[in-house]
Amino acid sequence: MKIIVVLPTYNEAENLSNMVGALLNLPVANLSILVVDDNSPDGTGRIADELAADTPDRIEVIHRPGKQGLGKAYIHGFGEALARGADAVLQMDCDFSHSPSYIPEMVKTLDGCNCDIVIGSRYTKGGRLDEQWGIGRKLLSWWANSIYVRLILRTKAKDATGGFRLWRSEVLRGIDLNRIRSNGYVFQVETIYVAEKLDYKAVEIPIYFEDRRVGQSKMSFRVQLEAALRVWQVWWRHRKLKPSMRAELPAKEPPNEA
Ligand SMILES: Nc1nc2c(ncn2[C@@H]2O[C@H](COP(=O)(O)OP(=O)(O)O)[C@@H](O)[C@H]2O)c(=O)[nH]1
Ligand SMILES: [Mg+2]
Repeated sequence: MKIIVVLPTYNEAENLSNMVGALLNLPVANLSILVVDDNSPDGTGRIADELAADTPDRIEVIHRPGKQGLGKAYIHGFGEALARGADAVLQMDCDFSHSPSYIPEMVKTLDGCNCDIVIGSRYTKGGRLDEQWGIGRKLLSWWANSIYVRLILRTKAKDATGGFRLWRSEVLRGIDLNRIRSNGYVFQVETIYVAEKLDYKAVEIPIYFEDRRVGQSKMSFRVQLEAALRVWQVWWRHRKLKPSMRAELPAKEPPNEA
């Protein structure tokens, strides 16, 4: 199974080389990395180029002209990963909140399950939020995920807002990335909602979610409020989707005739 990790970065100069090192050392065959950098002012893009020059067969970099948001970066990266023939695409943050140590289990799960998506989940049984977080912050996060989003969208996934997911490529083709309109943090909600409406099956494995150790989060109160309101927009946009509306998969290329 050819796996491509799509790693969006904005000002991750302090994290990127550690993350790339951790990913390359995983006991997972056939895994490569696609960094999608939005011209980070801290020079992350340059570091990514140096890493790619060291290991050109396993790292590639997409440079985008400026900060255009996580959703756009993912859509771009997912499209390129599919074009490179990935069988599965992994999405994760570059700040170690999503520990690479869970990836072998996620891959094994996707390999052996009758499912289409594996979610590294904070809210499934055994999943945990950062121990340093106060009870208020934990409650807010739990409420947003387990109550607010799930009541509006009726998603089966318990962690619908997280960004640690392994997708079978067929799913990304079937949901049709052109259908996904959200750019900010609601991107995560929209993709899993559309996937579930089209009857793709997600399995969740528990993770411990640790706050980023270095660098700055791009999350703020305003961003959270906007995300909360946009959940309604996601519902309105896709409420009528049905499994029969999966995008047609392109026919397999005929073998080259000599
Ligand atoms: N390419 C790109 N990456 C982004 C953008 N915004 C956030 N990221 C990256 O997306 C991941 C998640 O962002 P982060 O700030 O950690 O969000 P948080 O985990 O919700 O605090 C990190 O790897 C960021 O560097 C963006 O506009 N463009
Ligand atoms: Mg983060």
